Amino acid sequence: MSDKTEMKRVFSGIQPSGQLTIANYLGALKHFVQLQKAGTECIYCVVDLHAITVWQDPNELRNAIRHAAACFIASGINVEKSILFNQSLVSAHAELAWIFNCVARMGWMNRMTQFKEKAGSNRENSSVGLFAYPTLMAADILVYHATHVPVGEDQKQHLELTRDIANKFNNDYGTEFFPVIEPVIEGIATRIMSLRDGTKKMSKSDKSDLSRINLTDDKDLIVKKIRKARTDQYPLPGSIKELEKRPEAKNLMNIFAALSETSLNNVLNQFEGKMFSEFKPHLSEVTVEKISPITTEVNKLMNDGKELDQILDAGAERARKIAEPIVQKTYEIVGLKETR
Ligand code: AQP
Repeated sequence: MSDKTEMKRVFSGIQPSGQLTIANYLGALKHFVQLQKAGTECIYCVVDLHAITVWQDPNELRNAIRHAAACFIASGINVEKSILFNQSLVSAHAELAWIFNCVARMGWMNRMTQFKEKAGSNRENSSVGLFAYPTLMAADILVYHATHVPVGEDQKQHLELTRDIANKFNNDYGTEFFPVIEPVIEGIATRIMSLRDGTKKMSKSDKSDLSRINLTDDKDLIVKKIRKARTDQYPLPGSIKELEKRPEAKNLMNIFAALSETSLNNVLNQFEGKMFSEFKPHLSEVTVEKISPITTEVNKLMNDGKELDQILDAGAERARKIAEPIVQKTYEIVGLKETR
């Protein structure tokens, strides 16, 4: 018998591993809101168990969880329509992750580039959790039988692994229980780069605050960070071919296009031949215009931590109702539990 869900169900998450950035907004949150608006069933998660795969200060983590939840809501997630909660409240994620640790192969895990990037030269001293991160991510998604997963480009390999895990589980146990998911990697802002280095991804955990625009930065700070953003000394190009050779120009023009909801070609036409000193104030203006309302709303929501906790608790209750039966059925398929 197949329990495969035919309907479309979206799942995605964000780690509370620092202040959320404009990259998290453009690469993820903005799409989360669009999917919600399209009427799709959406489950969104503050993935706190993922965050502790690298050291998090316990005194700050709880607030970071609330802060991430506030960013979801301030970006437009409606907690009546969509389910919003933090991962550690739903133990089914960790339970299914263990089963998937026993399905995924070491060879597959060894190929994960995010682990290599994050562990860097400190591989031997990295947590086992950081290595196993992708199996927990597969569990996050499949514990809801989600079918569509909106993410930025950096998560593509993890989603391919999720498909491999679902396929192997289904083959090993002669079932079609887990759906084979569709990654949703859309738009021109799927890979926003650091403001300090156009070849490095913008990350909320980057040591340099100047490398990113946080969803908490005020107008002055946004203007300062854009003014200090690294550039080359040439006028802006007029073609995508030329832009490809200029990582910093490409990144800033991409951000401009994504925030203004226009195409990169339009931005190239608008600024061809202009110097960065002329372009940057325009970029600051559109960034402040888009980000400030979110910041204001986040700050307002953060004034009432209890209400955010209640929202997360209520979301977790709804999430558990979907996830727990799926874990129980998985235990039956694996033989850990008598089939009812
Ligand atoms: N630079 C980026 N450009 C576009 N999208 C991005 N995302 C992250 N960075 C970029 C997308 O944001 C969502 C949440 O990511 P995450 O918090 O789960 O982890 P991450 O991908 O590792 O993001 P960070 O900001 O780089 O966090 P840290 O520094 O903690 O590792 C995902 O959909 C991701 O694709």
